[in-house]
Amino acid sequence: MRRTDMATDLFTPIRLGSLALPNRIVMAPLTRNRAGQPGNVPQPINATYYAQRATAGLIITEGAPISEMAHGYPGTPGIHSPAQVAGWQKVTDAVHANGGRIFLQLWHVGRISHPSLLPDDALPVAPSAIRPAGKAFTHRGMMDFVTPRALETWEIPALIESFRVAAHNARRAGFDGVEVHGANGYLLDQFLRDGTNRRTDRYGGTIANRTRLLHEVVEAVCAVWGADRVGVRISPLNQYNDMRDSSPQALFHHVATALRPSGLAFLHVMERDVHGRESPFDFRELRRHFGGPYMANGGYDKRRATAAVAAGRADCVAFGTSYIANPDLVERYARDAPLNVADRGTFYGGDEQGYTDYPALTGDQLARMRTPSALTTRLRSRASAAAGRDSGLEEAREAARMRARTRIRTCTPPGARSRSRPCPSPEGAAPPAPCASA
Ligand code: 8OZ
Repeated sequence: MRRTDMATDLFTPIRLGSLALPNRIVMAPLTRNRAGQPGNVPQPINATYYAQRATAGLIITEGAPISEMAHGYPGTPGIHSPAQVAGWQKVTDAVHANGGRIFLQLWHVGRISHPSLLPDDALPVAPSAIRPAGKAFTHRGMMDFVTPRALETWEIPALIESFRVAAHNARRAGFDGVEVHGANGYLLDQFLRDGTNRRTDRYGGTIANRTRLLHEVVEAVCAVWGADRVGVRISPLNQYNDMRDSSPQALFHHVATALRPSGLAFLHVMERDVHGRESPFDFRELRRHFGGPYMANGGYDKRRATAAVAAGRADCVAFGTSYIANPDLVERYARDAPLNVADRGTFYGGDEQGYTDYPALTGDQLARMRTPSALTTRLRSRASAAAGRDSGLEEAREAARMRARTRIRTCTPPGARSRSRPCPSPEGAAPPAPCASA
C-alpha cells in the first residue's frame, strides 16, 4: 500500500521500468572526455567519478560510442572493445559498491565527427550527405566539419546490429540498463529531422519513415535488455549541431506514440536547446503521447524540479552541470545546502581536476546545517506507517536504506580546492564552444 497523503517530491522513491529508485534525482549524461588512451577505455578515475555520485536515484553515463565509426570527440569511452567492457565493469562495480544504479548511454554521433577520429580516415556517416555548419572537436583542435557519407539502405541492418552488440556489451559490463541517445543532433536525431534527412528510401521522407531507424534500434536494444531496462533520450527543441525540422511537434508526438507500446523504462526529454534557447513546445502533450515514465532535463534547479514533480509534469528530473560540481547533489538538495560552482574550463578533457576533486559536504559541515526537514519528515512518516501495516517490514527496510544512502561521505582529496558557494548557473552542461579546451 502506498501513502497518498504526502506530496510527491524529489525524495519520493519511484520505479522506472523494473528499476526501483530511492529518489527522483538523476545524473544526466555528461561528456567529460577522460577515457584512457589508446583505445578510449574507461579508467579507475572514471570509476571514482561515478562512484562519488552513487546517491543519485539513477546515473546515466556519458555517451559511449557503440562502434569505431560512432566516435566524434577525443577521449569518449566506447562500448565496442573487450578492454572497454572490462573498464566499464570497474565503473559499474564501484557504483554498485556504493549502493547506486547506473545506465550506459548508447551513442552514435553520425556526421558530428571528423576523419581524424575515425578508422582509416573514413568519412563520417549520416542519413544524407549534408555537411553541418561548425567545427569538429578533434585531437588537433577544432576543425571544419566535412561532408558525411550517406548510409546506403543495405548498411542499416549492420548499424542496428552494432547497437545490439553494444547493448549486449553493456550487460556484460554490469550496467543496470541502457539509454539510447536519440538527441542533440547525433545520428538517430539526424534521421528523425527533415533538415538532416533527405532520404528517399524507407528511412526518409515521411515522419513515420524518419522515425523508423530509432524504432528499429530501440527494438534491437530491448531484445537484449527487456524494455523495462531501456530509456530513450530525445531533444525536440535542439538546434545545436546545426539541427532543424519543419514540424517538431508533429515529429516528436509521432516518436512518443511510436515508442509507447514498447513499455520503456523512461523517456528522457531535453526540454530546451543545448544552448538554453527556448521555443514553444507542448511537453505535456508529448508526455501524454508516450504514456510511460517521463524524465525531464534542461535548466532545472531544485525549486523548478520539485515543482515539476509535485505538479505531475515530470516523474523524475535529470541534472547536468550541478552533478559535475556536486557529487553529493542528493544530500545537498535534501538539506538545502549551498552548491559548489562548476568550473567550465575543466568540463571536457584533463585529469582529476574539475572531475573527481569537487568536495562533498563533510560531517562537520552537516552537523552545522539545519535539519533536512523534508527528508526527516518523510522517513519518520514512513517508519510510523510501517509499524501498523502488513507491508511494514519492507517500508522499514526502505527507510533504513534511505538513511544509509544519505549518510555523507567526504570525498575531498588532500589539497582539493573548496568551491562551496551558492551555484548561480543553470543546469545542463553546454557542449564545447569552438574555443573549448580539450
Ligand atoms: C557535450 C559535448 C560533447 C557531446 C550531447 C553527447 O550533447 C553530447 C555532448 C555534449 O548529448
